[in-house]
Amino acid sequence: MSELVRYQTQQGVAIIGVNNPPVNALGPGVPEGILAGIEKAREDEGVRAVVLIGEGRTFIAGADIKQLALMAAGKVSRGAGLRPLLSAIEALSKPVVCAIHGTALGGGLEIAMACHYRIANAGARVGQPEVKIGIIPGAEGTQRLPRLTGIAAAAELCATGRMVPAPEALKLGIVDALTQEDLLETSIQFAQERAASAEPPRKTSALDEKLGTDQALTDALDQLKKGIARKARGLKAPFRAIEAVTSAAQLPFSEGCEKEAELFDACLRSPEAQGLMHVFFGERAITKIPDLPPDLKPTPVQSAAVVGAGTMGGGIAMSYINAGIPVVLKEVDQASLDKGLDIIRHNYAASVKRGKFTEEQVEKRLALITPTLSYEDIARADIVVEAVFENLELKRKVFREIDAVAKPTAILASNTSTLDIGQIADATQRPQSVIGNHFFSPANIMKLLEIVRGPKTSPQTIVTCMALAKTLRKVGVLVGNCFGFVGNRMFNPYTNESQFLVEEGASVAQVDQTLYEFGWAMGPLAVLDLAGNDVGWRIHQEVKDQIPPEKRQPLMTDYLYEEKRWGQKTGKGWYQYEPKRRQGNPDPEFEAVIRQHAQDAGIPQRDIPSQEILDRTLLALVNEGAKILEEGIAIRSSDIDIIYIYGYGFPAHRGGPMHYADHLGLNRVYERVQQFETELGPYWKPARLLKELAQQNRTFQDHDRRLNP
Ligand code: 3H9
Repeated sequence: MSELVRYQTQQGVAIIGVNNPPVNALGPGVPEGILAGIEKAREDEGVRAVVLIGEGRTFIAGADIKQLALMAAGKVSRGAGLRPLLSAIEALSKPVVCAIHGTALGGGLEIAMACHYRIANAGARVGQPEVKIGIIPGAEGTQRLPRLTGIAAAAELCATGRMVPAPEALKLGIVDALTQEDLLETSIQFAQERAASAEPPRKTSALDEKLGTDQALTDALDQLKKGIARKARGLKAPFRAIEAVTSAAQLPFSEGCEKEAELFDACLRSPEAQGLMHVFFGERAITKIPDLPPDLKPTPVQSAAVVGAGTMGGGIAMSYINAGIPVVLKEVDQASLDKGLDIIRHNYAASVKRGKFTEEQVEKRLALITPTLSYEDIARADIVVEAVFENLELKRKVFREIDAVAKPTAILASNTSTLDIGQIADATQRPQSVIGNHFFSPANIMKLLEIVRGPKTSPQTIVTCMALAKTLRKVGVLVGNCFGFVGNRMFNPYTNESQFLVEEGASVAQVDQTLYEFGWAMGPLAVLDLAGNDVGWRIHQEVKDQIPPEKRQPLMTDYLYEEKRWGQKTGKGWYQYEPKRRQGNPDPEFEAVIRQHAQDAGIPQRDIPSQEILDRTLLALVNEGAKILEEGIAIRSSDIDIIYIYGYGFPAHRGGPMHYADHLGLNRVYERVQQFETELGPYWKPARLLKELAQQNRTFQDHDRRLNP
């Protein structure tokens, strides 16, 4: 036996222990090791039963996604997969009991279901999360799970990837028993009892009582599909998962498995799988900061203060109290403070209405807020987050005030979305403790947190904020200091290009619809209306002197501001809005004004194909992203992708803008950007890194590998 899978016997029971830390993924050698254990147990006359268990913190968390990603990219062949192992387990004449702790996911649950019986720790969780990486269960899970739970429950689990806690797994029939006692001992005892019984081991593949279909099932599946079409727009895997599961009721087990294999292969080859697997590893890569000492431990953050109780400050305070961290909320006057608290209460009331929280939970959370008008009250906070108006001088003033009262070990964070962290830090006596914590609106909901390191930010401050992001259940991405950091710096050329397209003849709705159909949560112009065109105008005022005069700028910025077309908040912007509605309607009058402005500026009008809309907007993102990478503002291209998915609604199944460019081929991207430079002007000059990678026939992902060869 290998080190990956250990074999021992105890009181006539063979114990096969999987030992592939950290999560016992089914990497090369693990399925082979389990199979060798099953064969050994079959041959060993002293063995009457088998227990399969995971060593360390969990049972098997699934197939090795690194291997799957290589298969998806066509770099390794799929081979026989797990099926020979599953057949061998089920065919064994001695009972095989699977002992589950931690998580049994994907291929892990599929192996567990091929075992004759399953016992779980009360805290364990099981699931088929494959759709989250763009595939479906590929080791007979879509055929065994419905035999345990019935079609409707199995379809829901395989199509959503939801993890099921052990008590629910027991109810659904996925596990046979729960234990609070020692899992291995209980499983050995259970295995011995099964071995002593006259009944042959139970084969999941032979169970068929739960496979009936009726009108209620049809209705449930219709409901499920509708929900997915809404929540998982553009995805194929969830529908294929439902198709595979429902085939269990129509086909014998072995044919159902063939059907599953066919659908699995189609998923594995899809761009959706490549995109989502990239996101899986991207989410985990963000925590790896190459230049920080690996043994540096974060400072515990047990209390916080938020300065500014506006929309952002209120949302940030909610993020802290949702994580159980008490917050002092500071404002300059009672009216602003009351208004901020009202908005927080209003937001929670909406969550109670939606059933997300109970009244008691909300009351407990609200009790964690201490409202104040006095700086003295923030003195004990471990972190102070500034969330005042976006103006450098104001922020520097506020930081001086915070610096005067905050305790020496406190972190001072700014929620600025664009400004220079270095200049903010230099207003204090402790620039090493100053950092950007750029939350995204609404801050209590959006997962992204851009953590911005200034020129003097200390490693200790960075490590603490990275750990804090996790505590706040945010996706914290460390970025460098420049105007707009990563997210907003890239968003600027993207939204500019959307506006240029409208100036050249596309309608507002055409631009937005094209990008919505690509998979974005909202079109760019609708986003501008949501964020507020007054905000965009103000930011433009701060920087306009630094923009070279020859650089093309959107035509409508001043008009939108002056005409109070500020977006949703004033009922009109790029769209017009009916009262209390967030969905805008096209505004023919405004479109006529745009045409007039374009004519005055001498911009020829033409029909614009959707492909041009996609290329110009998305490649504007990519080209700026490449500059950000070459300047070291983002550590890796996958960090940019994660920022765009979690902060801006870029479709996850496309893997993020940089992965999308890799998928198109950087050669093609480079040529198209060069073409835009010729046709539209020097602002489209290709980034040096894009040019280099394209000429070397490499990808952004190859570039990331320099950190982890
Ligand atoms: C599948 O099974 C297909 C089948 O149908 C069969 C087809 C033939 N593979 O998340 P963490 C790494 S598809 C490779 O930070 P946690 C992860 O990258 C699979 N690596 O820990 C990280 O590495 P690093 C279905 C994996 O405690 C480290 O382990 N299964 C895998 O927060 C720690 O991970 C899934 O989709 C993997 N399967 O959460 C489950 N899993 O330290 C995916 C983890 O270098 N995994 N790693 O950054 C998870 O959901 C979480 O990892 C889990 C633990 C909940 C298990």
